[in-house]
Amino acid sequence: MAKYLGLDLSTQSLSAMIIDDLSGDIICEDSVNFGQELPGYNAPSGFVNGSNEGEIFSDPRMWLDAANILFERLQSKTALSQVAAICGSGQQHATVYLNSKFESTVNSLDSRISLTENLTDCFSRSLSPIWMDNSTTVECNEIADSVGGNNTVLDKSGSFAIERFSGPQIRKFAKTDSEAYENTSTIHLASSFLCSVITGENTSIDHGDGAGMNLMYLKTRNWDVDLLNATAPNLISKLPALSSADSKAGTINSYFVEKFGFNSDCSVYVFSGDNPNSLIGCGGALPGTAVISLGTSDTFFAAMSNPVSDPNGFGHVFGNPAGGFMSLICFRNGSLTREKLKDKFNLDWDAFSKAISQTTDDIQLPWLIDELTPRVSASQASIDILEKSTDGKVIREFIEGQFLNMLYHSEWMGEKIDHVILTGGASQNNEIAQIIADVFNANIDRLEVSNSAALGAAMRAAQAHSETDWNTINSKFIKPAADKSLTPNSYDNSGKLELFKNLFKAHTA
Ligand code: ADP
Ligand code: XUL
Repeated sequence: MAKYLGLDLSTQSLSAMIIDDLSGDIICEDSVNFGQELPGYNAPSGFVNGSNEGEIFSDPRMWLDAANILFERLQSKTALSQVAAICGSGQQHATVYLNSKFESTVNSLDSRISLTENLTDCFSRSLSPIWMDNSTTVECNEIADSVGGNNTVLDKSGSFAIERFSGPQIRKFAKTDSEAYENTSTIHLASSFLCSVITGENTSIDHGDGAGMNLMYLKTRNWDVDLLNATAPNLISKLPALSSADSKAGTINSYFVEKFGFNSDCSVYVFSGDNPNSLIGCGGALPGTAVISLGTSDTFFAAMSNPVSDPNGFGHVFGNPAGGFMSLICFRNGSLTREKLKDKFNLDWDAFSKAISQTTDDIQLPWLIDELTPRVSASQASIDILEKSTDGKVIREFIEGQFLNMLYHSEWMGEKIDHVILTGGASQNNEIAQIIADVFNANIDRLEVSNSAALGAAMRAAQAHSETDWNTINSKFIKPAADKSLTPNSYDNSGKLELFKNLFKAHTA
């Protein structure tokens, strides 16, 4: 019997989940909310605004303080000596800048004091720009121009140059504070930084999180020399190595053995981004299953066999921790649009569900607010249709439009999806779930676990440590709610898709 620990360093909290590989159960969970438990950092939601438009930062010392609190609590709940292996997730794209003291200091931490007290002199930049930072449009354009255009960035890295991605963020730092940049020995991602602290050595960046930097050549999964040169001087010397997610990063740092009672041979596997690990924690490790998260925005992600990119550059391609690749496609017109539809007719969610259970032949383009996939502004025609409508069946037409748009804009992956895992606040709505089953012609499951990034990390520790195949790991840890499975009804999804494509063509003509 073995226990595995998964960590999740997200925007607002650091969470942990310990799973038991015999029962497949979660045996312990905890979370430290940065805003509530570390108010001294003045970051109620885990981040602070910078002085320039679009800048958003988090303090990596806040993450370390949270780790001290979290491990202390875990120790009081369960014997950490039974944890055989650890893995973790980090919010993607966030960069941590360390000076030459880091490597030797992290290797000889004093367990009588906190991680922050140990490492406070090791940062060459006190704050980390995080994924919400949108301030690097200039740098995105400079990087794209320097390599011959955004299509080259897309072909190489799997995404256009994107403001929140690490490469443009590093370029901005190198330009605006060249001295501090020169003083930087290592640039970690949030994931590889935490992994380095847990192991006591500079660990690799995995291909999942590495692909969110605009610096990795997707096809070979190596750093891309042209992108590095376009980003910042001498960058190769500051980046950790890249490695596959099942690589062992090391064994646990003696700090955690002395202070929290871990076994000194507890293994640590290379951490990844929260989205790649969520793919695993939702049961999407293998191609054929897509995960659709219905939160404020809707997100579609799925394992891919080949490193193809979205020719339009709307979607992103990351490494899949289970091997191969994964897509990540964001749709801004998610719950915000569904709420607009609900509010227009003064409905509660039950009445909304009733309205969308009636079928209709028409569909609507769903863009009531500006959209990322495809990149279009809110559609005045759609807004007018909703305004003038007196019949609640238009709600169904918009919802079908949302998911036909998702089907259409995920076709570039070239994967046949026959199973969809739904998560997020709106996933509990059976009528929305049924529309997704019909549009994708796929079976639907919904899961009981909500912290899929921590679960995915713990599952990765279990998989790598026990060298078990992913089907076995999935069958043990992925637990669809028994009464929440759905199968597709008869629905002309190819006809509806054609209709959607024609409407879209007319809209963009
Ligand atoms: P986030 O993680 O982005 O904060 P959540 O995953 O918590 O979002 O989802 C919240 C959203 O779920 C709300 O914005 C709301 O519109 C939607 N929601 C909640 N209940 C229902 C329901 N019964 N039907 C449809 N949507 C719902
Ligand atoms: C993905 C992204 C976010 C963060 C959130 O590209 O920016 O999902 O990973 O933690």
